[in-house]
Amino acid sequence: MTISKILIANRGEIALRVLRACKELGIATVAVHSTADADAMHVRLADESVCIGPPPSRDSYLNIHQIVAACEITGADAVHPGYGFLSENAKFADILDAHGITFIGPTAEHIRLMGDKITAKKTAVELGIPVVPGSPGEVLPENALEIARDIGFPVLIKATAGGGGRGMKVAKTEAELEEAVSTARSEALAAFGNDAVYMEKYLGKPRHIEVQVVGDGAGNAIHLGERDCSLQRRHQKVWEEANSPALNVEQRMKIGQICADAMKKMKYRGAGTVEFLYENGEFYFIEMNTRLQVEHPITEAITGIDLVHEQIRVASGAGLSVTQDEITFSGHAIECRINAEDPRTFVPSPGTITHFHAPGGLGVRVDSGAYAGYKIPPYYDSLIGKLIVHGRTRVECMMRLRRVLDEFVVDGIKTTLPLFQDLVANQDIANGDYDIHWLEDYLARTAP
Ligand code: MV4
Repeated sequence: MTISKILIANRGEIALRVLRACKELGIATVAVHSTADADAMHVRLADESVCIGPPPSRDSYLNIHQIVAACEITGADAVHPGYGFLSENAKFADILDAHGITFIGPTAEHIRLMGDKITAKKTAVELGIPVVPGSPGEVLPENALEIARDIGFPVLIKATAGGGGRGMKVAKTEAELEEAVSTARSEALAAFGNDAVYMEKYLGKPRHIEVQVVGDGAGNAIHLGERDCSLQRRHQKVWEEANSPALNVEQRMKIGQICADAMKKMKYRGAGTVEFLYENGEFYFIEMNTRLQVEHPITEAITGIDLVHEQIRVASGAGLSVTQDEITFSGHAIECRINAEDPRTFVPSPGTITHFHAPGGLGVRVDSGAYAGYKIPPYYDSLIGKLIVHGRTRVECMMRLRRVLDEFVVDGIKTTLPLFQDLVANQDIANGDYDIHWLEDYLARTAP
């Protein structure tokens, strides 16, 4: 089916990002917004807009009825969910389907498959993706010790409905196991309404490396290399880079091919990310995300491929615009997430931006809906923009980032920009020598 009008079921920088792709493809756009976002750039730039409710997300951006009604009113024939909100909600995909509206994303079945982390891991094993050694399925209190002895300590207990780090518990020894399992189960129940947990070998100093894939739903799929997202705090990514400083080209093409082949076998449709922990030269699958991710622009920078264009193409049945052989990886890209937060405590800092000047020049991309006079509402996440810098080498990219950070002006609120000034000057970062714990250790070590 052809897509002629897309409703963008999101806000902020990602709504703008999707809108740009739609315009380039000659597709009409509908913005939806809460009453708190009436002055947002995505509303101003869209062809049409619909107010879908009051500020709280559950009453607006998460309100499926309101979004379907907005499609009916405007005649939108497809929905792009962005990231977060309804992007990995299988019920939403089903409801759109029932209304004859195209969900720009994977099938509801694939969203469900990957949403349950035990099923996701089993699927990964069947598809030939290397996984973290662990329990074959759910772990119950009565069989936890046997499974843990089998895996070997330390072990990690994870919620099967989880992801993003919530409800994880480490047991370093047998003595800590019973408590870890019972706390993980009650936290999982409280957070997800499901107390099922599973167990994995705990990896102590891994990097977080994720592979970008896109499938056409008919058995063709490509990979676009990896991103290194190890620099994070409390499971919020802060700085991402492509390629990973830890991999060479053979490792990249090998893990990429494994992921692309897996996506072909499952006839995956849309953009997705296969997440790994990487330690001592080995990859260990942990989860798959069935959406476009915040950090996708660094992949776009090094491949020249517009991932939202590809998402729209495959959703409409037009297929991928490139084959694997046509994809080349050029240079190095880094993304800094600019949050309206204190750069040290990460306490949110909503308010009015008084001055805003985005940097420019070769190899610079700023994805942001912010402008001078824009008032950041307190209801949503604090990402106000992303700075993406590309260079022919990692060194050139870092030098460019240093230059660009000095140019970026955001006045009136606190932002994470000063943190990036520190990171770009740090020797470990310059060496690409960091793991998933580096940033939190650094913040603790350099706390005032
Ligand atoms: C792990 C791990 C160590 N060993 N699994 C955290 C979020 C969730 N997506 C998976 N996570 C982890 N799983 C095993 N077997 C350490 C983490 C982890 C982490 C992973 C990626 C990025 C940052 C992290 C920070 C703390 C823990």
